[in-house]
Amino acid sequence: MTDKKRADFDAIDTNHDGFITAKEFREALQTPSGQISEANANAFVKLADKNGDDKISFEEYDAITR
Ligand SMILES: [Ca+2]
Ligand SMILES: [Ca+2]
Repeated sequence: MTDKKRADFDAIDTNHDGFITAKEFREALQTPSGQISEANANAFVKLADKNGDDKISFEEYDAITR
């Protein structure tokens, strides 16, 4: 676990409740050329979400990005 990763997580977790939702993930990855699709955001959350609450905790984020 690194401070950099924590900072990345906090940057995506825009309401700072300690969890990343598909909506926050989508908004965080917006680019000038558009944003990732809702389906892709949902797929990422599904992939990272280990306990089935449809949100990504820092532990889950850490596990999928290491
Ligand atoms: Ca959040
Ligand atoms: Ca979860």
